[in-house]
Order: sequence, then C-alpha cells, then structure tokens
Amino acid sequence: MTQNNKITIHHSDEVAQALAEGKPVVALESTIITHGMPYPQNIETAREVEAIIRENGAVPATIAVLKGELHVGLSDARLEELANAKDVMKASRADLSIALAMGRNASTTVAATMMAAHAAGIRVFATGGIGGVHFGAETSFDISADLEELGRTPVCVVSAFAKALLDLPKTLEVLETKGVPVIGYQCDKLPAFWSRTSDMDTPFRLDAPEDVAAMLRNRETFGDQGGELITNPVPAEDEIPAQEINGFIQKALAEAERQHIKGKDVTPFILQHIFELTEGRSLATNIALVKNNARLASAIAVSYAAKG
Ligand code: PSU
Ligand code: MN
Repeated sequence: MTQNNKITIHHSDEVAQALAEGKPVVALESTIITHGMPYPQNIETAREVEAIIRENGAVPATIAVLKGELHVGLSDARLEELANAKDVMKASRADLSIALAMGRNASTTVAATMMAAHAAGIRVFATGGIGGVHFGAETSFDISADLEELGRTPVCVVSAFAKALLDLPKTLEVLETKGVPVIGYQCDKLPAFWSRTSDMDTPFRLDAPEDVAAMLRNRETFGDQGGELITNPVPAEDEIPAQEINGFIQKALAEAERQHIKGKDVTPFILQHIFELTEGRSLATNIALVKNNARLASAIAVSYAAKG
C-alpha cells in the first residue's frame, strides 16, 4: 500500500515488489473486462493476458476500484470478483475520484488507467483499442476522454489504434493536435483494431521495443508532458479485413442511433452488437489483439527498465 498525493493505492504483492525493485511492470485496464467482453471470455482473457506479461519478463498490474479502494495489481480472486460483478461503474477521468468517494466498484477506462498507472509509477500500459472521436462528433461532440489523457499523462499506451467503430482520421487529427506521438510498430499503415491496416499512413514507424523505450527516455529528457500511442496490428491469422467488418460496424452504428444510445454506453453497446452480428468473431479478434499488445508492452517495459 502506498500513499501518493493522499491517494491510497493498494498493490498486489508482486506489483509492490516489482515497483520497489525497479522491475518492469505493465498496467492493464479493467473496462475491457467489465464492459468490453462477456463472461467468461472476459476473465479468461484477463488471466491469459497477465500470464503473457509474466512469460515475457514483466509484472502485470490490472487496475480497478473495488469497494472504493484503488487497486494497482489484482489477486486472482479479485480479478474473478470484478469479472462477475454486476453494477460496476465505467470510470474515466471524471468518474475515478467519485467512484472512490462513493465506495463503489468501478472499472477503469484507458484514461483512468493512465491516471492510476502514473500515480503508481508505471510507464507502460497495454490495452485493446483506445477510445477516440465518434462518427458524427461534429454534432454530438462525442470524443473520448482517452485522447485528452494521452495529451497530458506520461504513460505509453500499446493498442491496435482506436476501435474501428470510431472516426479514425478525426481521431488521428485530435492526437496530433494534442501533441501525442503516434507510432506504427513494424507497420506503415495505421491498424484499424480488428483489421491490420486502415488507409491512413502511420505518422512514424519504429521496429524494435528498444527504440520505443529510447523514445520514452528522450521524451522525459525534454520534459515532455503527455503519453505516447504505440499502434500494433493484430496478427494476420486473427484479423477481420476492413471490407468484411465495415458492413457490421455500419449496422451496429445505425442500431445505436435508432435506440438513442448516448455517452458512456455507446462503446459497450456497439462492441456487443458487432459481437452478435459477427457471431463471436469480433471477440476472438479482440482477444488476439489484446494478447499481442501485452507481448509488445512487456518487451517495451523490459527494455525501459533495463536502461533505467
Ligand atoms: N478496448 C477494447 N474494449 C473496450 C475498451 C477498449 O478492446 O471496451 C474500452 C476502454 O476502456 C476505452 C473505452 O477507454 O472502451 C472507451 O470508452 P469511451 O468511448 O466511452 O471513452
Ligand atoms: Mn464518449
């Protein structure tokens, strides 16, 4: 347990030890567990992702709020409790402190996970896809707080870019405005979550975890504020090509519109709808890309810790 700016952070034993010894740690979000995937695939994936991080020489730190306490690193029993719990808040930046004050169970989005990871001293974070600019944002103003967080909190986020149910060109523009480095990992085209490529070029390409770790150090040397976004394409054997998934995305977006889904419910609703339309294939791809991101994040964290 550590006190950081009066926030009490509860660590799992292995995370506490790794942080004390300067060993590599990879943060993991929990909204993907409570709102992104159905049970039991959510808990199975959470466990497998943690195992991948350990196999690759780092320590996993899944972040969540349980009964109003901020946990960085969950025991297996707590992970299971969260995956099964009903009525879990989806906490982004605006909600995190409220969830703590109310004594609630809350899962953390990319934005809230970055806040907690930074407070705990963790530099690298693996997720599936970040939130971004929704289609129609020019009238709805629906832009994920994840982008704002990337602009202000120094945590490196490894993802398959933003979920393809979002307006990807506008998402990239906002990231550029906020000064967030967007890196294609071993790719020249930006990935589009379920698909390996979009039709957009990656602003920059890096090919080795050591190069990513060096960039993080350089950013710190310059005193840069804010995070970095590493985009990592889903493995070829697991992808759903854009021409196949796009029709399903359009159908799910239309259904969300028809049912007047708003605010934080939009992303979980659309993910669930695409899952049904693809008869589970979108979930299999989502699981594969999260594991792939966990592998890369571990390698970056190992290299970053070695040079520290
Ligand atoms: N990645 C996934 N599934 C998810 C999410 C990411 O593969 O469910 C979650 C993340 O927690 C992300 C959130 O921060 O969706 C974005 O929600 P919103 O668009 O409401 O900001
Ligand atoms: Mn939103």
